[in-house]
Amino acid sequence: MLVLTDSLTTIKLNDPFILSLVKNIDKKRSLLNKLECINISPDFSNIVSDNQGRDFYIENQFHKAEGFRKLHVEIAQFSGSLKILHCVFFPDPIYNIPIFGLDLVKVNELVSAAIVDLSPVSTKNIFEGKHINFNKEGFSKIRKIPEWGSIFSENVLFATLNDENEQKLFYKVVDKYLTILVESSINLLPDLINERIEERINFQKNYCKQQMKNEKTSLVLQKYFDKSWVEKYIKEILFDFQ
Ligand code: BLA
Repeated sequence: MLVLTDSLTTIKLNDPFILSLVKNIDKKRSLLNKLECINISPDFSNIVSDNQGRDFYIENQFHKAEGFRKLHVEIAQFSGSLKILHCVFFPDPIYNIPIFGLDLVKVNELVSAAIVDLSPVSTKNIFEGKHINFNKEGFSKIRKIPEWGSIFSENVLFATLNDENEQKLFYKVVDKYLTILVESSINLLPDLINERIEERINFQKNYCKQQMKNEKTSLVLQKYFDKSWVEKYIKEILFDFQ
């Protein structure tokens, strides 16, 4: 049975680490100017199924704000054992703001993949220098970015989180990136030079195109949904800029 519901409170994620990240994302998002909810089709907002053995839920939050055309947070849990936190803040291309992206995949008790980045939207990435002091020490397993990940900045962090300490460190990196993002973007004026807007549009399109090459996203979804639903979800909800 597939139940569609508007109520976020039906969702009970029993995971303090993921919840702490969600809370912080929420807090940082609330600092943006002109924050508004975007309504999307109810087919894609909250999706809950209680089929025995294949139970899952997906919660989607969509906002926009000054400087950002889409702020998307997705929290999902599949069969009780696979938890995903996915977040992309897509900038409005009239601003020179990078794409904040976060993906966290937890299988049972292990965070097998934790990725966070401020990805460039221009060859002149004004954010690159702001990550000074960033180092990956403290993470015992840094993972290799796959080929499609050429969209990420040189400061992308991709690690397995082996214990609570590494989770805390990851939280701090996310906090730092969100802080840099919010502080640099709230007072930023639009950059209206046509060629630069074009460049930022192209970078954002390429970001979506490359993300869609990550087969791991669709493989999970295809266990629960049919192929055409998955294609639509990935193209229209996750990575819609084409
Ligand atoms: C990897 N993404 C994964 C993995 C799964 C998902 C199961 C494999 C975990 C592992 O290798 O340990 C699944 N991720 C999902 C699903 C959704 C999701 C189902 O977000 C949503 C419904 N992916 C993103 C974003 C980034 C990202 C925004 O959606 C980065 C900002 C990165 N995910 C990303 C990367 C990998 C990954 C780099 C590793 C891929 C690999 O090693 O091949």
